[in-house]
Amino acid sequence: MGGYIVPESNTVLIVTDIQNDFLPGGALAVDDGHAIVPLVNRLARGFQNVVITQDWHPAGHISFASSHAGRAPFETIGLRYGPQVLWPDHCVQGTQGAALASGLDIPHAQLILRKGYHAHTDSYSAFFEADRKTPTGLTGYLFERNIEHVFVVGLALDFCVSWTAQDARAHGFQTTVVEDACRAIDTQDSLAEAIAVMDRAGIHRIQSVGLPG
Ligand code: VGL
Ligand code: ZN
Repeated sequence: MGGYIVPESNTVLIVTDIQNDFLPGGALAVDDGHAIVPLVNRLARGFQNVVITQDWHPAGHISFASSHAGRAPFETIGLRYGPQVLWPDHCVQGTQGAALASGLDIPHAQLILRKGYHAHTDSYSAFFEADRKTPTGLTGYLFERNIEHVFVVGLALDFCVSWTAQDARAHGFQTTVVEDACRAIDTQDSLAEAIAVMDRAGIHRIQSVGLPG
């Protein structure tokens, strides 16, 4: 396997929000989102440590356009913690849309981390809510497990993947996004912006060909 990155015990794969509502036919479908599932399953087999995240909103969540009179999905409004893109209702706790994609096959995943459960705060990142202050607990979990390198895959590259990667990097983890194991929403130039921000932060962007599996 010369030339490959071999994930060791100090490395985690974070599988971001591969849920029915983000796949074609879902409430907030990401173009081609289903296409990454077999690749993510395959890559995950190469990692001892896997964390799966699940977007998990209460009905009436503040990120839903339907919670703001006169607003439509994909508009941006100002909230107390900064700008918020408004979304169609999605990933409502306990619904089929919020369930992990049925094709996701990672039985050895160690943690399923839910986020976005506070009615008044969104949470793209797996580490911090959108106020950038309220922790989910993942930093402590990874520190206690002596994790040093974080790989991120999933949906959507320009929101939850990018914010998760940024927070991982900000906490000192070596951070790598596997781009072909992600898909983007790409609204209001969000993809180009996310890539620029990740590059400035020193987040590595690779293709899966560099990984075993
Ligand atoms: C996401 C928008 C709203 C994501 C979650 O998983 O990238 N995007 N909620
Ligand atoms: Zn969400």
